[in-house]
Amino acid sequence: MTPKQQHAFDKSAFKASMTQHLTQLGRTPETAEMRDWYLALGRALAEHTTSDLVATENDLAIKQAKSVNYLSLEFLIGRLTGNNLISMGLYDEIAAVVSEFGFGLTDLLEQERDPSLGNGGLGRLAACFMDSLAAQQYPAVGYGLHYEYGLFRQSFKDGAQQEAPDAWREPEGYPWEVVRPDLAQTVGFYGHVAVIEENGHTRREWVPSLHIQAMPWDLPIVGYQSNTVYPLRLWEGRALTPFALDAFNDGDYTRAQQAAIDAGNLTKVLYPNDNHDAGKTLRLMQQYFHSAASVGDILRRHLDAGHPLAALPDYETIQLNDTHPTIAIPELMRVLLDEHHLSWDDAWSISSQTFAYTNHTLLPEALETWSESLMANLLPRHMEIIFEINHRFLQDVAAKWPGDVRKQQVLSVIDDQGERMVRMANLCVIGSYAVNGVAALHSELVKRDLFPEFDALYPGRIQNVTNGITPRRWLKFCNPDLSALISEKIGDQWPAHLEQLEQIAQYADDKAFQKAFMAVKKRNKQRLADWVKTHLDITLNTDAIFDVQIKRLHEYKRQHLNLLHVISLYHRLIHEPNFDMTPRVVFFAAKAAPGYALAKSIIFAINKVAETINNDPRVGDKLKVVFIPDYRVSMAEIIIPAADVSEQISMAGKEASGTGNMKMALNGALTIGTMDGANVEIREEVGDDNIYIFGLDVEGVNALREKGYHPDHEYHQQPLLKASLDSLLDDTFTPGHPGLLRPVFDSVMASGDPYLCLADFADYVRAHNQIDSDYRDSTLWAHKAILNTALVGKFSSDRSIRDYVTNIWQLKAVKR
Ligand code: GPQ
Repeated sequence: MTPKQQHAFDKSAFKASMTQHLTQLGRTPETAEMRDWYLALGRALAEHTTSDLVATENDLAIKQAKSVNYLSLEFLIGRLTGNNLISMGLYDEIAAVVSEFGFGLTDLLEQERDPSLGNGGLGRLAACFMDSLAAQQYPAVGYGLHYEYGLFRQSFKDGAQQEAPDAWREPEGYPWEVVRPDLAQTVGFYGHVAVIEENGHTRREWVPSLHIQAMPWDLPIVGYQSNTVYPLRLWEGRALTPFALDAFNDGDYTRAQQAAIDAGNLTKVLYPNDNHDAGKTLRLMQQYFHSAASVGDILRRHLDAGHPLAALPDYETIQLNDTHPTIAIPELMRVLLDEHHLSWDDAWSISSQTFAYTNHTLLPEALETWSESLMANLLPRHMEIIFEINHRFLQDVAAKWPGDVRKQQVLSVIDDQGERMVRMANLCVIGSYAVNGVAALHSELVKRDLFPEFDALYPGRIQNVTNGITPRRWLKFCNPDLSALISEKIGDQWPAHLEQLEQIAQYADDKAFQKAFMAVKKRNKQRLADWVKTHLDITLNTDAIFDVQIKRLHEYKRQHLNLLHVISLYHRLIHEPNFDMTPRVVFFAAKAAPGYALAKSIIFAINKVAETINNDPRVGDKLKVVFIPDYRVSMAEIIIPAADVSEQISMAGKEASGTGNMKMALNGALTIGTMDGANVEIREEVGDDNIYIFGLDVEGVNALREKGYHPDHEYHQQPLLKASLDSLLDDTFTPGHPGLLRPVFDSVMASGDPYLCLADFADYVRAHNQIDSDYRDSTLWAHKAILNTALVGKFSSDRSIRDYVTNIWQLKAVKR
């Protein structure tokens, strides 16, 4: 698995460097433990990536080229060491070094804690995009936050989710990061707006009452087979030293003191919400802190390179990853207006040609709004600028639709029905030169349902860029055996040209290839089964169908529909003497937001059902249910290569894209899914015969709603569904404690089943029955699995990035 190396590798020098780093850890090769060796390895490698990072940063060709700045509150990068070794082309060389020290490289890599600086798909997408930018050498900087604690660690106590802090850098620090004190920024909060008279003119200027230091930490994004290393720049909040106290305005002193205590807390922890806006002040502070530091750094780079301000859109574009960094728009305006004294029109011209916005959801509860009074208090000058943006915008709306008050109301940045709120998505669409959804269906729905008026006002502004995944981490690294098999057939260029996998399709009916392909799958299933045995003490049959649903826990993703299917299988195994089924292991892995009660109830229910089924001797090894705790990138790397079936069962219209669907298909799993998100495009690629589509599509969902949906009708008409649901009420799964699982029952009955689980149940069962019978025909299954791997090249994030580059950012690659 050795791609070409970028630098000649000097083995003895590298060994000396590792020993040196051991010394700095207070160890010798004799006293060092596994963890010390991992740290020494990481630090020794980071010397190389840091020097490449600095060289890339100082490359004049890059300074003269256009860059993308990817602003995201989340970067779910996962472990870096193994992946960087692959990108650097040093995997085999380092494996040899490490073995000379008496260790296995894979064991050493296991020492690394995942940097879990994101919640789910949105954060992981940002990480895949950075990988693809570096691989293809499109100049880029990623800007994020340096959370002291990443996404909470999950464990189960009597089946219920427990959360523990994730101190991912403790106690020795993370070997790959480097602090950049010379690039620190200062960020203001609160205070007031001063009116300044200056030679006959008045101008307005913000006087913050609190200042917090933004300290950048750079992580290296190493380009695959290139010496290009871009920074992922993460800002850490630090209280300024007491000497800065004179900056505090007298009247605000006490409040500023209180806030100063918060300063050290600013980037303490990642908010654990996925697809949900909780509206907490500290979160808005994080968002502004991130935006202000990033905008400050972008302008510094631009001006240091000698470019005029007016040329900003020619050299820098800023991609907003969802609305979380929206406040960067008024921040850039503020800096241009108040610090560089540009006119409104000049400032707006620059700003509105610089920003682009990606929408990742249609869920109303995830669309961010901030209370106007909260924002006016925390960011008084920004609030003024937002009013001015909105005022001018509403004049355009009035010109387009004279006298149409409703249009003004829905398009306004300010929602004035009830407490006045700032709508961040509206501000994004108004302030951006491009807006995109993340899959074809999703982008259509953004235009049709979410922003129809904006689409009419700005034709062409709303576009589609279908998401993707990096083939380096999600095939080459996580599935080395399949990678080797593929390379044997089609050469080793596919990780940078994933469309080449199509050449594998010609072997879909080749008996020897089928055998080899399924043998790889079997070894990957064994690796997962071993993990489960070691960590959960459950014995699995690797001949069973490995049926996998791994993603955040959310009602719209319908883990409870999957659970109902599992219960129905159990019911039939117990009550139908002639029921025969292909053995199956159903895997779940999911974290629930700590404040999301129903999501936690669903986790609890799955665990209780699993306990009962796994210990019922009548079931044998026909059915097992495994909930893998603490789902994270490194766990996904074990589960995905082992999946036979990929569950993508969201209610149609709700999952913007999904990316786990792409990862599992690439690794030879067959999708069971609704016509939602990127499932639609996966089906287009792999063909109807190689995917299991079920359930209502978007039109069907809307029609059902229109007609009136009554889940109790489904309940009374479908005996298997009724029996399955009823078992949630008695003590089948909670012996001696009936009723503990009632919240799940109520969610689809009393609460009206908002995500139509019961409406889709029958067709879901039908699709699973088809899987059950197809899997028995091992030749047929191998054929389908191979075609999935072969035909999903489109979903490389390299292609997504090229779409952004061509249709939105207009960048040129800078080869180094
Ligand atoms: N997504 Cl708004 C998240 O992971 N978190 C969020 O807060 C929002 C969206 C996901 C979305 O649910 C998936 O369908 C997408 O595939 C993913 O973003 C990347 O676009």
